[in-house]
Amino acid sequence: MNLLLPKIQKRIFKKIYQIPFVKQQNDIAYQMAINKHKTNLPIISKDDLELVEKINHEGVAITSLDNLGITSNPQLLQTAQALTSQIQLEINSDDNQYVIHASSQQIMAYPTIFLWGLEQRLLNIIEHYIGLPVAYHGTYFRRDLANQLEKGSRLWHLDPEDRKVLKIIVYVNDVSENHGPFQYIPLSLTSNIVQYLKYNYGYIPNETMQKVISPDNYKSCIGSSGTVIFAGTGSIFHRGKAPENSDRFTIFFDYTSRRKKELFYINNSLPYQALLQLSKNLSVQQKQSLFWQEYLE
Ligand SMILES: O=C(O)CCC(=O)C(=O)O
Repeated sequence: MNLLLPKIQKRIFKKIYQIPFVKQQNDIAYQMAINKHKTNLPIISKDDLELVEKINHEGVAITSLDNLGITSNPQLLQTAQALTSQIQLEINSDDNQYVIHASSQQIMAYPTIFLWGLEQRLLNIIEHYIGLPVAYHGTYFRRDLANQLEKGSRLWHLDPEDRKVLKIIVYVNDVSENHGPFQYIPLSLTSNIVQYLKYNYGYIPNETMQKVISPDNYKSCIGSSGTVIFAGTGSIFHRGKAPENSDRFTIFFDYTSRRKKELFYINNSLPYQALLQLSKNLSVQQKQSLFWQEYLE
């Protein structure tokens, strides 16, 4: 399947995949792929297995850079904090803007951030969650603006790119309830809402969500700088709550499987030439996750 499908075609494919016969065939193929890969899963520690179980059960697992103890962690936070002052509002920005992303050039100037997403320990955890070889789609350094706009990722949605999608979110500054936390609806409740709304694709305003489920069930991921959130964003309704007090700075790392079928992903966050430059010292496994389009299964 062409991975560069425009939005409208993706919607059509999504609909086709819902046709009972097609869905049944795809379910069988997916389950077979998962079963086949089980014996190839990397060995991970008991703590990491518990983290994977938490994501599978709840949809989200929260930890911290300190707890993860990956050697490049201190540089990640230092570099991210250095970058925050450079993510400025564009001169001609309009009133509809709610987020600013670091440019490719800015990400390239601080390779630690992009490369953190390829740490083998993280790839192993993600492979256990996804159950299949991992595709790394890159990193997004975000400045979410303190305003009341409710659009895009501030609306409730499931990420549609694959059967299982994983995002790692690192808070660069402290995030309280008024500071735009990542919010989600736990897995079991999300499944009920999907059925009730016959949800297939797209964004749901909070006003609608509140009529379906009490906001008491929303979970806010609150945490200090260095908080790390593993979120199965293809399986839980989630959104970024609008920050009220001051802008929120975060780093997002995006992953799916490398399955050819039912993968609706497009490009890496960086151009190919940049990836080549960044990949010089990577292991074979890391390169396979980075250049996933060449290793589709
Ligand atoms: O900004 C956030 O906390 C949520 C972002 C989001 O919904 C997404 O990346 O899919």
